Amino acid sequence: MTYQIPSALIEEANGAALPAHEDDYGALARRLARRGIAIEPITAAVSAFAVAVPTWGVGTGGTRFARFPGPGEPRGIFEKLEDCATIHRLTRATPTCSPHLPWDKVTDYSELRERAAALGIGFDAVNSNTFQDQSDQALSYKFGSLAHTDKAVRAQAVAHNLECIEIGRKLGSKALTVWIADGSNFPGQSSLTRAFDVYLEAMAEVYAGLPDDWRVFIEHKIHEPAFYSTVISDWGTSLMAAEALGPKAACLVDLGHHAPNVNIEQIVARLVRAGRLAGFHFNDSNYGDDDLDSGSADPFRLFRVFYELVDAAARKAPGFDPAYMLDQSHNVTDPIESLMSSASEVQRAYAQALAVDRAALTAAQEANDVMGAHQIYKAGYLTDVSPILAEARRRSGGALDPLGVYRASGYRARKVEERPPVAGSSSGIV
Ligand code: AFD
Ligand code: MN
Ligand code: MN
Repeated sequence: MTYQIPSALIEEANGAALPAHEDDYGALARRLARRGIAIEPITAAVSAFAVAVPTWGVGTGGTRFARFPGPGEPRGIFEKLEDCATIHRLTRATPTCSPHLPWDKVTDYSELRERAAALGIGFDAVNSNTFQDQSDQALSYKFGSLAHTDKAVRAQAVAHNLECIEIGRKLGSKALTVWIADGSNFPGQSSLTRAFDVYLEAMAEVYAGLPDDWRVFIEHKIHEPAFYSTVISDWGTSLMAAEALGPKAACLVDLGHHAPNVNIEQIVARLVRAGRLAGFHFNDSNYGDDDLDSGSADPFRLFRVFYELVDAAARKAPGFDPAYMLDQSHNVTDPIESLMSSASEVQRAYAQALAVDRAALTAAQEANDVMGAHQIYKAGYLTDVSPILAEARRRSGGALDPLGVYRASGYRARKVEERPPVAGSSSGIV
């Protein structure tokens, strides 16, 4: 039996922190009430909010220069599940993990599903990988995969995605996320038109393999590893693809995949309007696809995105059912600490967005009261909702202070003993 953080430790820490927490929660309730906002519906909404953890996120990531493996890293999918379960145990915000294939392949998927269930973890969207060559693979993806010039390479990439669906079915997933690295590095290297045409043709075959209750998420990215053009470069291309494929296709927004200074929340609003918002890969960035921890660089941007989501939910926008996942690379932190804090930052943005007086904002917008509207909007962001996040965790059996309990438990030191390093671990991609 491997080490798990005992419930008694959580209860003990919560007990010690309770008086101060109740004081803070009560004070926030009164502050919000003065603005005409009830705290309880926000706490309930935060409690119901879940974000998936990517299985690759619990390993230490790296840059293209180096990877500095952390001590006690998970050495395979079963240990990754343990870490995912630890994050959920303390935060109660991450009940599912999102597997990446072929990295997370096993011989017995019912065993994998049962082990996950025993740890209280389910499976979210399955991610395919046609951006690397595997040792047992016939054809190379060096010059592309689903948009390769050679039909045989495209067929191999289609077959991989169909296999991902099959595996996902066994795990209880309901979606396939497809991100391709296809693109070009030199002007003139490839036909911008033909590359997209053949991609659509290949994706139609993947789409045809989706079970009725499944969706396919198309993830766009402006650059990297291709630095001149990418085939699925932006939300416009993604939307064109989703519309060409059919109603089960939708557009996934990874916060790090846009040009600098792009207004991501407006993209979100447009995709909601089109009924094609698949969901998110949350992370933060200063420059490009930095994959920094959510809310660490620009928490206001995260808030702005969540305002659009809260607005869409309140309007009951047709087809609005986004999937949430963290997609980060933890290079210099303990991944468990980063993922716990990131899950909480995402919830924070959600709670702040719920703390906006939408009726007052709409009235100010309609009256062209520019400063009034801005202040009402900003008031949500400026609310310290930490007591709501803590209360939501406490009510569902989590820790008032996840980081404090995690550190006090000595979890990582125990894993160092349980998990001696092995060669060739697949943890933590760049
Ligand atoms: C790469 C991509 C993208 C994707 C991830 C997993 O940039 O974010 O979600 O790989 O496939 O980091
Ligand atoms: Mn992503
Ligand atoms: Mn990315």
